[in-house]
Amino acid sequence: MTTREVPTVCRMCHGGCGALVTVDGDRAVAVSGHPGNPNNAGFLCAKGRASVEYTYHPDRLRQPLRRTGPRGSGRYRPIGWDGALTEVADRIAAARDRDGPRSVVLAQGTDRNYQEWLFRFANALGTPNVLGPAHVCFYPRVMAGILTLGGFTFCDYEHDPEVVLLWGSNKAATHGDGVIGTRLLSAVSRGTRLIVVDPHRTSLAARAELWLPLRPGTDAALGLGLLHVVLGEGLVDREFIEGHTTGYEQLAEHVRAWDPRRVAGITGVDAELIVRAARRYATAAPAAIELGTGTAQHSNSFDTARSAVLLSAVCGNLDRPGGDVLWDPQAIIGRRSMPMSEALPPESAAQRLGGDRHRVLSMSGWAHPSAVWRAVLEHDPYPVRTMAVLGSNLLVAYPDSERVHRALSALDFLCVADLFLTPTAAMADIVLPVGGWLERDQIVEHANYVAARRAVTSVGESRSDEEILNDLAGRLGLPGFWESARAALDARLAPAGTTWRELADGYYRPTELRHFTYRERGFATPSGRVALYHEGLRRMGHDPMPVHRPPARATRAGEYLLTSRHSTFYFNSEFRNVPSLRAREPDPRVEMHPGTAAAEGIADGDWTLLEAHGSQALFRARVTDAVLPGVLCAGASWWYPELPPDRSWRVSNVNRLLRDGDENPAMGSSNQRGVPCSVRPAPDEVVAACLRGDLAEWAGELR
Ligand SMILES: Nc1nc2c(c(=O)[nH]1)N[C@H]1C(S)=C(S)[C@@H](COP(=O)(O)OP(=O)(O)OC[C@H]3O[C@@H](n4cnc5c(=O)[nH]c(N)nc54)[C@H](O)[C@@H]3O)O[C@H]1N2
Ligand SMILES: Nc1nc2c(c(=O)[nH]1)N[C@H]1C(S)=C(S)[C@@H](COP(=O)(O)OP(=O)(O)OC[C@H]3O[C@@H](n4cnc5c(=O)[nH]c(N)nc54)[C@H](O)[C@@H]3O)O[C@H]1N2
Ligand code: SF4
Ligand SMILES: [Mo]
Repeated sequence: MTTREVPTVCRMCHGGCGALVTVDGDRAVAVSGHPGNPNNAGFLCAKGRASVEYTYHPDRLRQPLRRTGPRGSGRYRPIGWDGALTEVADRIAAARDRDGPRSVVLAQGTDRNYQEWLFRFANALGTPNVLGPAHVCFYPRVMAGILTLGGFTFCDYEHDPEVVLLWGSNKAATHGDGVIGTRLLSAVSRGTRLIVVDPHRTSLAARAELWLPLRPGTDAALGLGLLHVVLGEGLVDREFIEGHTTGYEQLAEHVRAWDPRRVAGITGVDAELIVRAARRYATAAPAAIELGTGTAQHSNSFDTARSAVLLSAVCGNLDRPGGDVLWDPQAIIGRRSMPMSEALPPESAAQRLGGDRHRVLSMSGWAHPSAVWRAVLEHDPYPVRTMAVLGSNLLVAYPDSERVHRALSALDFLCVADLFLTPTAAMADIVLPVGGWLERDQIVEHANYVAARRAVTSVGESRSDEEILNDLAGRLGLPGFWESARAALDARLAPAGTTWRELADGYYRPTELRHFTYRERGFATPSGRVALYHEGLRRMGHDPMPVHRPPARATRAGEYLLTSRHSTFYFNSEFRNVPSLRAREPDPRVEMHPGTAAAEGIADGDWTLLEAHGSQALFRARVTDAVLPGVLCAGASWWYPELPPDRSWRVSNVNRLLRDGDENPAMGSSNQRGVPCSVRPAPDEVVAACLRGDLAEWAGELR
């Protein structure tokens, strides 16, 4: 057997681990960690190791499909690519001509390196409506950084931080944005100390110097408390504040009321521990902050993210070795210029759905899901009848899944591109089969490098999202696209003076990290300084300084605080159909404290019914003192690939229990943390009916 080894970059998650793929002919036979990649140095997690199993999964979609049964039935017949793309282009063109381009919504899920393609397509088409989970994912951080200091910071693991404040983030399992999980762990093994803010004693919390076990949803109060101590005790970098910030006095006045005792009452974290954490962070030289979705999926998301940026600024940790640094992007047509934002007229951008309420989210280019569902269901403020979804399982990703389902049912036309017939894909009129990460040539842009991901195989007739969008743009006559997706690779690299061939042969191009760039050119804000008090936010009708908004409703007797977290062995809603990964976590879990379990008569391993907002979902109890008493921590994004698609998403989907309506004003982040919820043992017959997908039997029980 003659095999070859191809260096590429894993994309089973965001991590960007370097991978070596063993290829036999046109078949990938093994994947291992690339020892020469600066992000992972040979590491490959369980998901990465399942890549071959995933790629050749028997349930992969292999041909475009046209729906033949009712929405959600999963009944389809294969059609050719030309027929499928003609139909999609015709339906988009008809909607554009009838109701204007804004009536077409394009959606994607978490970023998979074609986000900038999707925005380019939307802007060329003239629709301001691109939907994604950015507002509950990492955009509160991104926008807090951009507005406050003109950029988005990363922790500088090239130069070990003395302390990392790991805030609502489980990096060791989730590896966001460039495998910082492994980089964080190696920094820890070299002596970096951790301060962890999490209601869950994660593996990193267990290794932390200080663990702040807070009540879910109270992070904004903690942020104000940390600022109170740091400013009140003068543990600040005066030179930086004087030379490079505005609004320090207003901030000092604003946080004065947030003394640790008050904050302890809200967060449940000891006042003394808050003081110790603030001092430890502020006196470390240097310290960095990792913010995760623990802080983002909440009505105080943007405020918490702003507090974190302000802490970093007043302590002088911005753009400092081992602190929170700003990488200059390479000169490729990439994240910044690829979207062609200038092509969308300002009057169209002003009509972005949700933009009237959530100004900062709208500035970032994203429409708000709740506003999209309203436009579909009530034609308010204007009708949306057409949607194209590239890589999002909407029925499990967003709160109030039943409303999402009503909206998808009400569309005139829905196209979904995916690798599998997910419950969301089963709602589509046309389903397009896409290739996974081993099947596409892609430019991968991380903070620290630009790399080549290389197509080594293909399954069925699947195509990449880039090919689909480029083809549709051609059929619709949109400006700014290429003869082929392959030609786009060279065009995008040309400004950096390189070609696809050169990048692929060289594997990756490192980005140079510079520090203290603000000393030469200031910060990229209107004043050139870091805006501690933000006049622009005030003018937009948002709070100029971070605030804590109490939850819409407090818990009653017998209720607990519901939150959720991502699983180590899955990627959002993916991989429940991959046997080696499903074996690691066969059932959806809700983690609870032994005290909670005893009070409710639940034993470890029991099936339970969670109930919130009058809806129920089935989870298996994991009783552990790693979770705070009073907290229910459910697994996010669960569905059952083995059940019929119209039921698979209903049984154990935590988002069926959540509702829109309690959102962060600036970013629109829905409140998914600290939601009042009850739990009780699930009757055996309900469990049996649910797991059979027997709708008639369980509908009565599972509301
Ligand atoms: N309650 C609760 N809700 C949450 C979260 C939570 O923690 N708790 N997390 C939130 C977060 S942070 C996020 S990012 C969202 C995630 O929401 P989504 O990104 O929508 O995630 P998935 O539900 O996994 O859907 C992604 C789909 O894309 C498909 N896919 C994979 N690769 C490709 C590709 O290259 N092209 C195409 N076309 N399809 C592809 C997968 O098969 C899968 O069906 O969920 C959010 N919702
Ligand atoms: N294995 C794996 N990796 C992933 C993903 C996945 O699904 N699986 N998803 C990817 C995506 S889209 C994203 S956005 C990232 C997310 O990566 P992370 O930000 O690490 O997200 P989670 O692990 O969901 O949640 C982080 C932590 O928040 C804690 N938490 C829960 N509620 C609260 C709260 O109210 N406050 C605070 N401070 N903490 C709270 C949880 O206990 C958990 O330890 O991971 C990415 N990588
Ligand atoms: S952490 Fe992510 S990128 Fe790295 S091997 Fe695992 S799945 Fe692949
Ligand atoms: Mo995310």
